[in-house]
Amino acid sequence: MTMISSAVYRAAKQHATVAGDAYFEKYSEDYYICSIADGLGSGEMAQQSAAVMPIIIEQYSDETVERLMQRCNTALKGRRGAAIAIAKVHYATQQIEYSSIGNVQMYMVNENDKLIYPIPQAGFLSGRHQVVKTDRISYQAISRFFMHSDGITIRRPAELLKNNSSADAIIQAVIPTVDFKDDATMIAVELT
Ligand SMILES: [Mn+2]
Repeated sequence: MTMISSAVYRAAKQHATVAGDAYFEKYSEDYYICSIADGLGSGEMAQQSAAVMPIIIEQYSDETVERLMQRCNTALKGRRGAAIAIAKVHYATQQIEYSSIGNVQMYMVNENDKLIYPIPQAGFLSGRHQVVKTDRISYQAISRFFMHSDGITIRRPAELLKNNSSADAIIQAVIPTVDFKDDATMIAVELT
């Protein structure tokens, strides 16, 4: 039985009235799902693109990550577009289904302290034909992962995840490095 604990932080860039990032997380009986979207451009245009993601995932969270990415892509037609990453933790199989298109990064350490960092697909979602790649990452009883938009820079992801023993501690360790030059969103997740 997997226990999940998560922590989220978001900040709008300096002087911005609306944030161009959006995040989503949902705890279900069989899975946990979380996502970050970074809308292209700035202000309301960016916000309107990013805001598509939470609406889609809330409604269709039972579907595969690939399908959710395709749904977001379709819903972004006619908008500026967004970078989106989705992680879905399946308790029964102890696997994380993960996909990222654009500049949202993810890091994970497993019980052997091995760092895993799926490389995002280049580009962004804006309604054009898109091949969606999905990674399946196995996790063990004690694993941590971390996702962030490009308003955050992590210099030593392995140390960050190894040295901080809770989701909240990971977030607290990163907050002092946020420079507010861009919208900044991060989600830390601990699986025990
Ligand atoms: Mn950004």
